[in-house]
Amino acid sequence: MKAWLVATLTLVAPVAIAQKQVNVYNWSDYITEDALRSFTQETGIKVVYDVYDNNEVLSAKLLAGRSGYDLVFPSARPFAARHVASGLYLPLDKSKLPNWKNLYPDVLKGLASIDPGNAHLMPYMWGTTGIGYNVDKVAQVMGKDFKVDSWKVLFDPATAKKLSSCGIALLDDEVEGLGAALIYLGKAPKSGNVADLTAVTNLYQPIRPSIRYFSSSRYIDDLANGDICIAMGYSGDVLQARDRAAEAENGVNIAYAIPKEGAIRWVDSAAIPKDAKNVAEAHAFLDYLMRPAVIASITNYVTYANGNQAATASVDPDIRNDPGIYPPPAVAAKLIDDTLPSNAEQRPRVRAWTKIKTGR
Ligand code: N2P
Repeated sequence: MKAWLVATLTLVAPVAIAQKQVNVYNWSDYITEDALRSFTQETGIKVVYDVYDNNEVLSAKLLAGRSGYDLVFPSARPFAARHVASGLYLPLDKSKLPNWKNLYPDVLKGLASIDPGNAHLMPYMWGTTGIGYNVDKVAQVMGKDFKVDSWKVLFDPATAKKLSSCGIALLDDEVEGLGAALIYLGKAPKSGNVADLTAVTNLYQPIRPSIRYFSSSRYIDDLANGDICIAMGYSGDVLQARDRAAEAENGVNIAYAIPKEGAIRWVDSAAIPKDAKNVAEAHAFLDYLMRPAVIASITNYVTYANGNQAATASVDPDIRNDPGIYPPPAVAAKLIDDTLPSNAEQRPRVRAWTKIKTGR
């Protein structure tokens, strides 16, 4: 190495080490670049931001330990609930979180059932899991009077076979994949009953060849580009696909439907792993995320409702009035809050989901 380069490195290195940082691990397509940039500009804390699209991937890293993350975003049930019960998170220091007062008391009450005293989990966004579709392609394949209003659109083998010509994608998500099928069959979405799960496996078996892939993130761009025409998807992700298509002015029309049989409503939370190295910085970032203007601008972009009551006035009226984001009472009545299967229920669920995904 040249002498001048060694000298430069020696001079530069201490400065780089001194910069404060926070290592964040969040779902993909779940924040704005702007929010990250403004946080660093204001605090001098660098955000090292990494993404996942699957709770199991996050869980595996947390259970293995030394994930290197200071802040993670597990779905409340069953994941964050199990993590809290296993002692994987640090208690939040509320004295460092003055914006905690902005959160919805009802959302906090819901989380308190899995996190007593709301000691570890901050509510981030909430949404539903339903069906995203390309309005024109589905009309082309199924006829213009065909309605996407039921899980039958995915689970009826004849319909799935027809729609496979323009592309069907499903979430790589056991809670949602089994949950949707169980709701369609009139069962509890958290069921671990072997007979129920056999019925679910039998429901998937004839449609399996019609499914192009299982992924919990790829469908956003594929819907937006017209590469698939229907997907089981998270509400905000489908609406992001709608917005991306509109922005690209590519003539693709995307809509989101909450099936009439009902759907799962979930909440995602934020928590600090117990071996986090940058705990003060994690609190600073959490508090920043609870500022009404910050979280409202994220909601306006990611099209998910947040858990912050004080932010509601700053949410765009278009978003506030979008029934796919804030379901009206008649639809909300059909939503089933995510629940927590016991360990005994979990084992047959994992077996059934693996069988469905591998198609064997
Ligand atoms: C963000 C998906 C978050 C929803 N892309 C999963 N609960």
